[in-house]
Amino acid sequence: MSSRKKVIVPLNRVEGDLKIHLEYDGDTIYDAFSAGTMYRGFENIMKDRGPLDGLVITPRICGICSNSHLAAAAKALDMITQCMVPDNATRVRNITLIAEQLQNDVRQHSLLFMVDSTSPAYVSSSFYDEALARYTPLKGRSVVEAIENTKKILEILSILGGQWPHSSFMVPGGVVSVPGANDIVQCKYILRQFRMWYEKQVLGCSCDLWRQVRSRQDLEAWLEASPAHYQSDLGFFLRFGREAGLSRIGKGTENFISYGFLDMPRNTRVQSLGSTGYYMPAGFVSKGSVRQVNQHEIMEDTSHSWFSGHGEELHPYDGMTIPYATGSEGHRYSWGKAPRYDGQPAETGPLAQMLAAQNPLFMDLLNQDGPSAFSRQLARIVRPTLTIPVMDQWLEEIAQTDEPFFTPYGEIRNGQGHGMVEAPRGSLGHWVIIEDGRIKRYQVISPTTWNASPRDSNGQLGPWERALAGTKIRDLKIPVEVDHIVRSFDPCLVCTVHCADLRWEV
Ligand code: NFE
Repeated sequence: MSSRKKVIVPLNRVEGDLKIHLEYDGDTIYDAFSAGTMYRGFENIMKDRGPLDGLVITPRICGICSNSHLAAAAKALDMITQCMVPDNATRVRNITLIAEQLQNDVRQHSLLFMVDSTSPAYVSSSFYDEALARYTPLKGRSVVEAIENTKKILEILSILGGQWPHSSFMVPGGVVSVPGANDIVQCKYILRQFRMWYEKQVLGCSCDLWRQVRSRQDLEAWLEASPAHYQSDLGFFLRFGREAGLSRIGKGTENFISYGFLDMPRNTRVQSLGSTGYYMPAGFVSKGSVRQVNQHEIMEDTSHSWFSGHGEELHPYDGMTIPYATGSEGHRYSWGKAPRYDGQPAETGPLAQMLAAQNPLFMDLLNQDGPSAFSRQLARIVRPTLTIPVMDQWLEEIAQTDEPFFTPYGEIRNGQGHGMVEAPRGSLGHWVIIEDGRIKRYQVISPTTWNASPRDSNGQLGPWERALAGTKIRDLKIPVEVDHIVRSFDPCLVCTVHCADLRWEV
């Protein structure tokens, strides 16, 4: 008798509702389908609007990465207007992108990912009482501190961008906010307070010391080297991850993409981690080797999505968003499209950034275990060690110069441009065509579109579908491994997400 079963795992309380459909053979997932269940249609909202409207409308795509959408929209217009962005404007854009990312990384870790360490699945584990003390929603020590401190770091966005979320202070050619000396002093103070907390509570050591951890062996030695390391949030994550077996689950596609994080100002004392004009380099990583990203290689496939079309792949400049929601065709199952790079699915996010930068720790973890829920989550929670110091340096450089923040641009009548940035969850692109002073086409590929991709016309699974397939589940009534794997990608879920319901179909 077959032991195959189908399970639907709706992940609720999310921004962009997500449903995971799993097919089990005994206790092992043999197939997975990722379905975005809500159509929003921002790309169609943009049509026929004025050329600058993307700066106001697209940040509303999301309440947690809105500044990244603003940056992508502004960069597409930088390209269309061919405006030179002054260094100070690049610094302000970068500082605000980092502030948004710090907020995201800490909240994702403490308010979303680690809450699963309090799952009933772990009630008999040695770490359970400690997990409850740290991560019980709204009460745990790490949860409460994460809420307090991430609220503070966002004040930098309010000072430099006027508001968060949904600000519109970036424009083609720069930014409209010109921070005064007092603003910079305030930002530096907020950052210093955040850094002190992050180093003490989250990391357990200084950012400088952490950057000396260059291999899995170093990582294990670091954990035991001091009670501060062991007791930090990171120390607990390492201990929990070991017992929960996080490095054995969630492998994924083994292709990674990063568009490059933070444009380098022409004059700066910040050292780039690569050679592609970004602080963290762009790269497509496959089988451990990195090659340059060429946006011409990006296509979207809609063969399994609820959009009309014959399933042919289209570059985003040619992309269409025509909803086709009959639901009657069995092979279509998601409102998400399937982005492909050179025909291949690719994971994006902090792990991809680390691998594009050939970071020694993450290269070693990749070589030893392959990608996993563990390395994906570790990359996110230690990413601030690379960005906090450069944020501080760019604030200092703004304070020391009186360069402009904006280059004026002329009327925008015709043109096409793309803005490619790294949002907290990874690679985000806006592709825009303007004709006769109106937006003719606007296509957005967000990081979660890459990671939550459904199958393509070649039957290739998306990254987290691939990461789920083959996973052995310890307790089928509480499939906490599914939560760990999907949440390690940091889906676009603004609120806490839990499996609400499990419906079994025989
Ligand atoms: Ni809605 Fe976002 C990020 C973008 S999601 S949070 O990061 O773009 O893919």
